[in-house]
Amino acid sequence: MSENADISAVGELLGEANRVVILTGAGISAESGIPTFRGEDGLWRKYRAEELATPSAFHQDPKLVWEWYDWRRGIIAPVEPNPGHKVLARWEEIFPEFALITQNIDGLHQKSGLKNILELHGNIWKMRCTEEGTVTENLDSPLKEIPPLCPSCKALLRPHVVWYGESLSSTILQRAFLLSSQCEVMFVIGTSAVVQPAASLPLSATETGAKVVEINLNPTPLTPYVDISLMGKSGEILPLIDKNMKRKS
Ligand code: BV8
Repeated sequence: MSENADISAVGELLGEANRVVILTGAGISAESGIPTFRGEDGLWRKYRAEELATPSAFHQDPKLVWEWYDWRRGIIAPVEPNPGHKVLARWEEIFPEFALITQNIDGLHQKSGLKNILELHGNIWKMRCTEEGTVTENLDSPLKEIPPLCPSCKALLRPHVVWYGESLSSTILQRAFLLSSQCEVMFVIGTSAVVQPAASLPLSATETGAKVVEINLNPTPLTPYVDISLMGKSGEILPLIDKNMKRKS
């Protein structure tokens, strides 16, 4: 199908849908100016991030890992949600049952006003005490001290994110799979679909009869399994779909 035909087919789909689930990855924040993980300007490529976003890297050199997160927080702090984020926040008001599941830790979906968010991999603006397990929000950019210490017990604080080799919160993951298996339409936006278990969520949607729409600049390992694949920038495609949506309300 041509791109326009696909856009209107998605508009039709959304016309009748009540249960809509969205899965996002770093690509949805790219047009806000946040580097993705595996693209040309990829965050991972320049900073060996896959070695930095691990418990062993933090154990070995907490200062280096915190310098990397402080650098990323500095990039994220001033950026604003882009038109793609804003369309999704609007859809939360339109669809009777709407949920957004994100792999991103940048907090831009919250900044766009979206409320019902499942953060699979945590949030870069939250920190966790490595002794007490308490989680606090810290918006300092740059950080006042590196590495930051717990104000009450002086133990090391760590980013409240899920590193490679760490398990996701089972509550959040179970809810994500339940939402994916019960939705009528699932959008998979701006993810290379290589990181597990997030990349399996769209498959649980197709297995239970949902229509899956992928929005990405390039094909991914998921593309052969989706119903509609829209190639392009999510910040441009989502407003087009929104404009073409045939919805009574
Ligand atoms: C787990 C938080 C159980 C931190 C992240 C061997 C040993 C140990 C584990 C494994 C192993 N083999 C596999 C695993 C599992 C591993 C995994 O999946 N590895 C992959 C790489 C093979 N997963 C885990 O470890 C997970 N835990 O499985 O626990 C367990 C425990 C022990 C042992 C085994 C299993 C934990 C995974 C979470 C890791 N944490 N982030 C931080 O950010 O600092 S993952 C990181 O990647 C981000 O969260 C990111 O969201 C995620 C996925 O990346 P994407 O979002 O997809 O971003 P990417 O750059 O890749 O792609 C961007 C896409 O957007 C591209 O397709 C591009 O084309 C597109 N795009 C760009 N611009 C636009 C666009 N699209 C539209 N519009 C645009 N404008």
